[in-house]
Amino acid sequence: MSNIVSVVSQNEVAVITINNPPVNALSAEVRSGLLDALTQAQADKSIFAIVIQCEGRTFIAGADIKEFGQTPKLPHLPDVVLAIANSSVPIIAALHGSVLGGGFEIALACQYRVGLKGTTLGLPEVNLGLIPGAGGTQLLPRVLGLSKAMNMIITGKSIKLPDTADNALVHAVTDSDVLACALEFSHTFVKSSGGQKLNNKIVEQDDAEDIKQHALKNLVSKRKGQTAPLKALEAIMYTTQYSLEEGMKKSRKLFLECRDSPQSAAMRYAFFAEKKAQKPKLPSISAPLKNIEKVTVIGAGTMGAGIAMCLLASGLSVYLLEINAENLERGMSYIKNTLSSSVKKGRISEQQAFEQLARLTGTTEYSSIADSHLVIEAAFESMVVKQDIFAKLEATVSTECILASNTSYLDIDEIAYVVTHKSRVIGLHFFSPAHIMKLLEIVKTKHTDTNVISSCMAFAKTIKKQAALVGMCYGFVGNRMYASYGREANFLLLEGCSPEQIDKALVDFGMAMGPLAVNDMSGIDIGYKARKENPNLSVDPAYFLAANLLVDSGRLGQKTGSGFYAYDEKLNRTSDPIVMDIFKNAAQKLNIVPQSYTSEEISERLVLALINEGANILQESIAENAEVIDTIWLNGYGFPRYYGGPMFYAQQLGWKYVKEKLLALHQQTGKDWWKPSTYIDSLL
Ligand code: T1G
Repeated sequence: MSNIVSVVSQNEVAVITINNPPVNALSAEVRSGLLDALTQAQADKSIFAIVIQCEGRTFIAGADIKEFGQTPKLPHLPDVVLAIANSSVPIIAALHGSVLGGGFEIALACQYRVGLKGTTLGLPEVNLGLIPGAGGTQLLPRVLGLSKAMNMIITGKSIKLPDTADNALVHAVTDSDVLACALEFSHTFVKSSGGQKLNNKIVEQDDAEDIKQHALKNLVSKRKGQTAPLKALEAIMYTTQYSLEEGMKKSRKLFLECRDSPQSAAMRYAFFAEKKAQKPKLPSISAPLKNIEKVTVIGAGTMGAGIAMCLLASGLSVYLLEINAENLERGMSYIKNTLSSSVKKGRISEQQAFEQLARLTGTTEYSSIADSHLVIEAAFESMVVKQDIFAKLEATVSTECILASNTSYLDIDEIAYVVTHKSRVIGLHFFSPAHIMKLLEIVKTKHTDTNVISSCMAFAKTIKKQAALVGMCYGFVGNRMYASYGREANFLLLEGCSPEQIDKALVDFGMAMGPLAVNDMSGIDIGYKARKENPNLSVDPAYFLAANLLVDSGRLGQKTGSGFYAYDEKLNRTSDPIVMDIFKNAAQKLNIVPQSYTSEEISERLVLALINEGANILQESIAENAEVIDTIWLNGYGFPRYYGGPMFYAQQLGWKYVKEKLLALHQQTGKDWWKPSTYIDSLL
């Protein structure tokens, strides 16, 4: 018996223990070890029950996703699940931690479940472009009912174990020792009642069709473009037509289709890319990471207040510093209102909102933030303003305190110019709205100390942000690539495409919103100002000319009621013929020949711009690897997860194809930025 799975019989109960750190994933060794242990336990006539438990921080957290893409080794997980479901001896699962995917399927196949309070249960397979592959779609409806199972499986969302036994999902709950609880449950209940045969009957549900239609309309639709949710729905509906075994066979076929799909390959890549981005290659550090408990946010505008809320939600104490009482009050009330609406929506409790506010201190005095461990400057995007703040900070806080700027494109080395201890200066670039968007771009300057970087990477995990470490360049990684994406949208406008046509093309590609609608929402003047401050702005007269003309004519987007689109008071978007005339006249002056493009040509051109800029970023080592870039685009810009990110998408297109397309665009437009990045040659 491998030490990954062991079995010990004590007092007529066989305890099977799995110990496969870090998350007891169901590797081939665990699967075969589990089967052997079951056989051994079932052969022991002196026992009346079997308990399955796990060492470490969690019960089984799922199949071993590192195995995907390899030839699956025997035994397959469904065979293990069926062996448990058909066990002659009652089996009790002792649950703790995150019981996910195959782990939850194993638990559902057991006749009984006991759990530690706070355990989470889930079937997150859709997040990997999969469906539960070992019977979850057949087992869960028979335990939770069709509708709740539909919701859990299609959304992939976990639930908390009920605090008390519901005798369906869980038969006993403890807040101390889950093995002791399982043993006690075995002796007090199972011994006398014996096993309860697993319910493998067809699920009788009169309103099954309504439940299916509701799921299609409200659940599947939220995962636009993804195939796994649809297949999950199909598999779940098998429970109303077939027995458990028959349904498991049929659903396995759908699982294999998902597993072998490009969407699942991309989403599994995305899962590991985000993990890899959290662990950048850094020189080893001797000193312990900096302890960050007291954080000052400077600037109580939308970004500053959003950052403050994100920190408060993570249990930190926050100083919110503004230049005057009026600005401070506005920021404080924005936070209070947002917290109270979160309470109303049931996102947090009254008590939690109260505790968060209790940890928030507003001030206009630098002297009151002297004991900060970290300061995040989120003030006006002006170098003069930021340097003034950093000079004051240098004179106020300890030299150990990390000084971070939330700037989205200013040169952080230049901000640090006014600071003596430059090694503690770093960029922490949050994305708006900061208390919702997961991405945190961490920007190292030429002086940033490794300990400061590592401390900020750990800090990102504390505040539940997806960290991505990048180097210093204009726009860092996300916004630098976003500029190439917007550049091409602007050029297409001059070539005769309408804003609707461009936006629809990118929505059809899979983006949540089109680039021009996004631009109108955030304000066209933001990019306009940034371009004015860009040291190496393109001299091409057509470069963002469309956007510049709109700003020059006072059309800044939603906030002025018109931008690329016209807006009514409810902000409904409608096309605006004036806009097309502005672009047409400008194009004529530049002798730009009108073209007509298909939706695919439009989206391909903008995505190729992203890919080439990303390749240049890798060439310049501004990002360590493609995973960092893809993590940024998945978490900061809503790139379709089922494509894995721009760089993985390029890999799926084929780098040879990408290079040919770039060469053709370079040929067609004569623009330098279409020259294929030399980095691509290293991939061919
Ligand atoms: N397989 C392999 N490795 C995994 C893993 C998994 N399922 N889950 C996590 N890891 C690694 C992870 O890469 C990292 O490794 C370490 O564990 C700690 O993870 C048949 C087909 C469990 C909530 O989707 O959600 O079952 O970087 O940093 O923040 O129907 O990991 O240290 O080397 O995330 O405490 C379904 C995915 C699989 C769960 C823990 N299960 N994992 O979070 O730690 S498909 C999942 C998570 C399936 C069946 C189907 C989280 C976590 P390293 P971590 P964490």
